[in-house]
This record gives sequence, structure tokens and C-alpha cells, in this order.
Amino acid sequence: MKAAAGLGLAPVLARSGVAAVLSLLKFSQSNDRSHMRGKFQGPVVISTWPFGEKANETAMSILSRGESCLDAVEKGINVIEADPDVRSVGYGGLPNADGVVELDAAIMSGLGHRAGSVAALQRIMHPISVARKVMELTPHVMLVGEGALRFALKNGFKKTNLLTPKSKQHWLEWKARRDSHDTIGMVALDLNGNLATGCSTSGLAWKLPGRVGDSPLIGAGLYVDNDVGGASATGFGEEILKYCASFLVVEHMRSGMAPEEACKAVLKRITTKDPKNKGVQIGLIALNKNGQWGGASIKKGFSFAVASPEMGILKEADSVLL
Ligand code: SD4
Repeated sequence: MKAAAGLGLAPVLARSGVAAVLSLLKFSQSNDRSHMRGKFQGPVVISTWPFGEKANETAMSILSRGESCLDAVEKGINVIEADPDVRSVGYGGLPNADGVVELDAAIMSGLGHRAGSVAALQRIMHPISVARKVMELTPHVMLVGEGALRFALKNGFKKTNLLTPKSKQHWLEWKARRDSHDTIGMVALDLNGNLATGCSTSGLAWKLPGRVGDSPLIGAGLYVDNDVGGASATGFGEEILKYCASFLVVEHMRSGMAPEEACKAVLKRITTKDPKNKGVQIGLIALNKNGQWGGASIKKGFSFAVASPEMGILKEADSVLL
């Protein structure tokens, strides 16, 4: 991972050949740590999807300097929001059915159990930062649509055209197929033992204007409890939010489950309650108070990135259907 190299961290996952095998072996050692208990292993950051590596690079440089997990989550996610090649988050995100990019994001701080969120926000590149301002400057948790935009502009955010020529082209070609669509979700543990989580997305491509997914909803797309751990979700938001998936992951960890086990328990509930959900993709990531981490998904194909001062990896999550 370039991120790790940039930080002078240990060599990390290579993605092909012998190096990949070695990395996987290395991973399985690292993964064992997700079942260890009782020993603080921060700072640690975990993020969804391969682009999570790039977000982790920024987040880990903040955490390594002893700065807060909240800054790490916000700034890490900002990197992906500004990347025009990530078609599912921020600038360059795929638009709704009207060809308008509408963004959802939320941030939650374990310290003080505070949260802020925005939904259906148009023309602002960094919804996670607006969500943080909602948390810090208002008595509210969530602002949507026009009100969220007005709040952002009042607080110094600038209007940007988020529809890149490439995304516009995709939109024009739309109707034939549905692109895969990935949220940046992140959970970070800082050197002080505090946890924060955040997520940011342009939501399902071609969604109905005004549609809100799981990502900005506290308990669905993200949740953290400073005494226990944090979680974030990606995938088909309508199902994630009906099960309060991130909240449930944290509650399972509270009752003693390791992070990966907690993610799997939630996904099993979702697929048992409604077997049709075996056909949808949901990925969950979790990090507990001690720095143990894990993730899982309904179907194969979900990966997540983990970084600490000693290592950085990209891991293919276990599917609960196997
Ligand atoms: C949503 N959960 O809006 C988001 C989209 C996503 O991987 O994460 N896709 O439903």
C-alpha cells in the first residue's frame, strides 16, 4: 500500500503473485488480532473498499501525530470526496435520476456521543465536513436538501458542480445497467482511546430525487459508542437501514462478540429474516475500543482497508453465504 510506504510503515499487501500469498498469510496473522481481547492497540483505522487505503493514509498520518479520531475520519473521507475517479462519493459521484448529484454523509464522535448528518445535499464537495459542522454548530443532528445547502453556504462552503463530464456521460448512458456503488465508511481509534466514525456517499446511482439511504442515518450507516466500538455500512441502503445495522454491530460487540463475529451476526439476521437479501450486497466494518477490527459482507466481493502504525492491509471480507 502506497499509504503505508508514505508513512514509513511496514510493507503491506501486494495484490498479485507470491507477494499476494505472503500478504494473505500476513493478513491471517493480523486478523487473529481481531479476536484478541483486553489490550489497547490504537491507533487504528478501518475503511470500506479499496479506496479506503487512500483515506487511511491521511487518517493514519493524523492519528500518528496524536490528533483526534474525529479529524482523522473527516480528513480521511475528504480525500475520497474530492477524487473525481470515485464515482460513488462526492465530486464525480453518479447522479440521481434527474442527473443531479445528491450527497449523504454523517459523522459520529464517541467522545460526547455526538453526531451530525446531511442528506440529499447538492453542490457541496465535502458533505462529511458539513455534517461535522451540523454536529458542532447546531442543536440538531440532521439537515437535508435545501436547508443543508443553505447551512453549508452560510458556513463558508462553496458551491461546486459535482457532475464531472465522465459521470454525466454515464448518466446519459443510463437505463441499461446499474453500476456498483460504494460508500466510504471509516472508523478510527486515536491514541487517547477515543473512537469516531463517518461515511459519505452519493448514494445509489439513479436514485429517485430526494431518496435518502442508510449512510446519513445514525445507527444505520454508522454508529459509535466510546465504551465499546464503532461500525459503518456500505451496500444496499434500504436494507441496511431497516435493520439499524451499524447500531446492531456495536451492540453485539458490547455483549462480547469480536468485530468480525458481530458483523456476521448482523448480516445473518438480515439474510435470515428476509432470504431475498441473499441477493443483495451489504458490507460491514467494525473496530472496537481496543483496536481489534473486522468486517464481513453478504456476498463475496467486498473488501476493506485497515491501517495502524505497524501495518496496512486491504482485506477481502468473508461472505456470510459461504
Ligand atoms: C446507499 N449505502 O446510499 C449507500 C450506497 C452504498 O455501496 O454504500 N453502496 O444506499
